[in-house]
Amino acid sequence: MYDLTLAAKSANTIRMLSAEAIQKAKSGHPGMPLGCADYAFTLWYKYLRHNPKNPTWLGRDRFILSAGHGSMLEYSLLHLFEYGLPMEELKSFRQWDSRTPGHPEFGHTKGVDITTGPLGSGFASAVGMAIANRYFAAKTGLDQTDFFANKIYVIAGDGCMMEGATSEAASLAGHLALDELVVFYDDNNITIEGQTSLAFSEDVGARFAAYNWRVINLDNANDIAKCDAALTQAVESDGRPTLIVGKTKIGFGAPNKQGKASAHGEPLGEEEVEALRKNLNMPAEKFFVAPEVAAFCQNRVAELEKSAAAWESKFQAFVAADPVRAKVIQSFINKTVPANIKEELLKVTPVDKPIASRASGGIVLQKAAELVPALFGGAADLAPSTKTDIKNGGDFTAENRAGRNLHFGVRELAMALAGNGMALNGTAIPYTSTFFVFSDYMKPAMRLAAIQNLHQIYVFTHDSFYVGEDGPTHEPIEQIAMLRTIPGLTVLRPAEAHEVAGAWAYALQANGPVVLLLTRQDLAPYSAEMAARVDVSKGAYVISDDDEFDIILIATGSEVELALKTAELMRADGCGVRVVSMISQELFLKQSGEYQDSVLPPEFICNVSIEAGTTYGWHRFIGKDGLAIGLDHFGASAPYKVLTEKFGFTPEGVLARIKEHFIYEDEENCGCGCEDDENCDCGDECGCGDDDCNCNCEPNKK
Ligand SMILES: Cc1ncc(C[n+]2csc(CCOP(=O)(O)OP(=O)(O)O)c2C)c(N)n1
Ligand SMILES: [Mg+2]
Repeated sequence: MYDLTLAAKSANTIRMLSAEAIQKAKSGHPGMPLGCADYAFTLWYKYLRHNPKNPTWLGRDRFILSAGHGSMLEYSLLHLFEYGLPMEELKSFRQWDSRTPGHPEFGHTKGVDITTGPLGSGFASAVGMAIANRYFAAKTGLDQTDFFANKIYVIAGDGCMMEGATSEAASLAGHLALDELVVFYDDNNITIEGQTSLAFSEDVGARFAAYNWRVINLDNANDIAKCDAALTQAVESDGRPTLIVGKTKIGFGAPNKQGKASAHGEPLGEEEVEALRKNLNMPAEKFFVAPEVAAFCQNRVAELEKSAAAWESKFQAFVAADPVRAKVIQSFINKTVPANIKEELLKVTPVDKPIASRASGGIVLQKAAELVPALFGGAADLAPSTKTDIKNGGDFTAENRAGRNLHFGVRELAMALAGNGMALNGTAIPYTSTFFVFSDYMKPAMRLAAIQNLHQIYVFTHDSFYVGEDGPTHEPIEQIAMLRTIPGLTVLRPAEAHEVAGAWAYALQANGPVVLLLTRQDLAPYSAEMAARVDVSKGAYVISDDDEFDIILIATGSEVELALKTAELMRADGCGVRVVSMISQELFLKQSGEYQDSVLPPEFICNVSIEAGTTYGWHRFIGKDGLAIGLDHFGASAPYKVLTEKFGFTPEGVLARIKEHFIYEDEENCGCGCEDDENCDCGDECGCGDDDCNCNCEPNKK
């Protein structure tokens, strides 16, 4: 029985707690919690399947506050529903080390299912949660039961509705008929700058109806009985995702601020907090939960706990009755990856002839899919090029939830945000894929994946100007540096097939987001002897070495082959060369100083980096006197072989740059780059610039 009087009092308690916490913090967004308290309390009390005593219970519904600025709404709910968020935490809203940061943070506050803040991101990630949930249920046969008949509840505001991420994701969700999605649109006509009519005039309901959503109009979502009625309707699926368009007043209850933009993002002010209190007829005591409200919520928590326990024992019995199915279920829940995954992947890796890393990656993926049931994903309409389809995996569609290949359509941002939701669902290692240059469209989502440390894999192919004829818009330059600046993201650019297998193995076993950068063009495989040196986990290792070396060539991906060929030219000139494959800067930087020094001796000066992208960031590895060979301008449209010549990405071109950089362009100079003239038979000055060199040359590097 939903006691409307107690529910109203509870909603008003949320209003007071939110207003007081924001006032105390002297910062925050009171308008949204005040406007949405009636709906949100009704949802949490009566409809949300959850267990506050076990916030990560897999069988729970999910709650996504896409309008993340309204975080005090969620914290108030977590407090009332006994998620272990004490009043002290509400009092330290937005303060250092509190469990109540400005926007909800997954992994930081118990009961928060996802980090939100960038508007639209929560909405789009909800779509991924729904996908992963359905996929898991279908693959395990649990779709024949109600164990995982979960709902994904979202609260989104005008801002979310304006964002492109939401449009992309809503279009996809409607197409896929993801009927477990129930989105409440806080239709309050206000954003920061004022009335939404300033910038937003479409009929959102009509738009969603066109996307194949069911639209429920709730003409007053500040009426609890009406919220209840709308939710009763919403939880009965009609085969489509549901949008409740709920009319609310921003700042509801604050007599001088409700309905105004001034309620959005600043404390109400002491006077207005008191006016709110009076208006709502709430007690004078601050941060106060009336005993009857506390008891009301406590009783509900006890009920929820009981039904979760019943679920648990029923589920355990169900699983125990079928050990084969139990194993499959476990492989999803534990996201099982065999310990010998690298060896298994290497078995199928084509290493006998040159092959593009996107192609070897596609072959490796087939084996990975066979061994890792939790792995599933897709591309933004480029799978034939990125080679990311799982053969015989079937397509995930409205009719087939067991399909392993997701077709995100040309919606990169929604794809990446959905990937976050898929990872957050807890039963998937998702991968998403497109051309590397379009990672620009995914960056905000990748940042959120990194903030939440979500295990997922991005497969970006066509990873440099070697794309060729498509021209500068399709040739990534700065994207690699952009990704490397995201804390917690691991970027792997394998040089050839063995490294591709190693990179996939690493990505599957990682505990955070990983990017695989793969080529369109063929890459020669390492010899067996070189392949034995591959060690992706170290980030960089010596792939080719001389006992004495005058120069170190550090390359990534396709440029390792170029470095090896350049090294041969230099060796023919009598130079000793070390070649390092730096598959991942991040992983290399995680190694011990000793290891790093063993690969790149710290006092060494003649370091060269070679990477077909921006040189930004490379001086960290080559030193200020090193030579960074890359592309600090946009590419061009031409066959890639022409571009390699024009851009100097040939062994001769690289060697010329090296000579120019380390050795005076002086005719009297031999230009051999040797370290010691004893072995230099040209009788000329060497270009080593080494103080210990006894050849009497001037240190002559530029
Ligand atoms: C991607 C993104 N852009 C901008 C913002 C800054 N921002 C926070 S809230 C907000 C307005 C949101 O309006 P609405 O969703 O209607 O919330 P309400 O004012 O009704 O609480 C903006 C622009 C943001 N959080 N995310
Ligand atoms: Mg609004």
